[in-house]
Amino acid sequence: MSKVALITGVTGQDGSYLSEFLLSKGYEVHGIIRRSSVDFRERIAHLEGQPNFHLHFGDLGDSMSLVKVVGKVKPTEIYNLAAQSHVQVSFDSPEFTADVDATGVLRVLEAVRACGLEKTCRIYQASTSELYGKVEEVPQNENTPFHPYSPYAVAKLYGFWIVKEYREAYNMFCCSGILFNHESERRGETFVTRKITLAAARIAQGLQDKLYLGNLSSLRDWGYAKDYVECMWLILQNDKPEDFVIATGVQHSVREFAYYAFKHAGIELKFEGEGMNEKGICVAGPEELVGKVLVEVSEDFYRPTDVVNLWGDPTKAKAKLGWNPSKTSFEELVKIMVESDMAKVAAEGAAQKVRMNLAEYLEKGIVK
Ligand code: NAP
Ligand code: F7E
Repeated sequence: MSKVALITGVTGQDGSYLSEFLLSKGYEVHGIIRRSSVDFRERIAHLEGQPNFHLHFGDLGDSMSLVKVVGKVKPTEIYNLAAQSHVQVSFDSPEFTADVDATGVLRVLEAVRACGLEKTCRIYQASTSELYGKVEEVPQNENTPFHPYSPYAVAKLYGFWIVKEYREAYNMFCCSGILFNHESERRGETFVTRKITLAAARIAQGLQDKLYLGNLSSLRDWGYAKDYVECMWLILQNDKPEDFVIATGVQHSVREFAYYAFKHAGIELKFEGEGMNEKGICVAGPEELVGKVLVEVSEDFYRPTDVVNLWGDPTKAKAKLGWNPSKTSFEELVKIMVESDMAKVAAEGAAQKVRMNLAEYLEKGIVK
């Protein structure tokens, strides 16, 4: 029987990598997109038009749209990746976050039941290490108690429990991957890693003066998104529906991430001072930058409650799914992201130069 996957959140970082992964495995892939004022789907533009890749309009806030798409596609696997995924934004839009990240999960499960697919369709829920929040144990595994510490995490906790409930109440094959932070060159630009790699590239190329960050001491277990989507698939290929922690088992601070990112961009930083007064100073690199403060701390990027000590234990995923958490190291991940942003910024800089030259030529009447 041919495998048919339906991905919510297909335009996101993970949705794009998962689509590529499933297409390479011979799946027919369907994605749910929402109408937006700018119809530019950068991360999946290269997949549009492929014969096995199809897009449908829908929204996690609209159960009728979900029932319609699920009924039409009749997926054998659903990957529910759609979410308001930014923790800081969840403090500004808590109700929207709850509607999409909590009730939205329920709507997906109910759509499967409404279409009578509960015995044939397996469901993956994108759960998160944010459930551990104000951590009660390090490192965190599948038995660590949850202590959500943001509106995002509280909403995702509902998602986790409703999936478990439907598994037990209706015998559905639905499970959660408790994924720790995973990043890539496709990561949204306001998450801390991408914000840092873009800034390092811009500063190295003279297009930005300084980078402002929040809590530099926050600790994360960062992996590569491309490696993590394989695990989502493995979780649904398991004999029985179970929840899994997906992490590298290695922890670093935001400060360390910044140090290595700037290093790959040719700038050596030294951090001095503490708390709000901490600064990253250039001690080696391009002459014009040496001695300058390139990283500063700003209150604007502090959260009302912050999660500061995430560190995952992937033992279960290694043993039961045969997943390798060490495929891409922290240093390799930083390098991949910085190299990609160095090229992106250079291309943008070149395009800007062409525009500036053209404006000058038009002004001087050189081109008409
Ligand atoms: P992302 O890049 O922010 O993508 C989120 C996706 O959700 C986008 O495709 C977005 O569509 C879609 N979306 C948002 N609201 C929607 C709605 N109301 N209806 C339908 N689609 C909606 O996130 P990601 O990093 O790929 O993460 C994927 C999932 O894993 C999320 O659920 C996230 O919470 C969870 N997670 C992520 C991490 C991580 O480190 N990346 C770790 C643990 C868990 P638009 O393009 O239209 O905005
Ligand atoms: O923050 C600190 C910030 O926004 C990481 C989502 O994918 O992973 C992600 O959530 C840490 C936090 O990711 C800045 O306070 C310092 O402690 O990159 P982030 P996140 O909050 O961990 C989890 C697993 C998910 O499930 C989410 O969907 O970095 N930090 N300075 C900063 N963070 C940001 N964004 N910007 C700063 O300037």
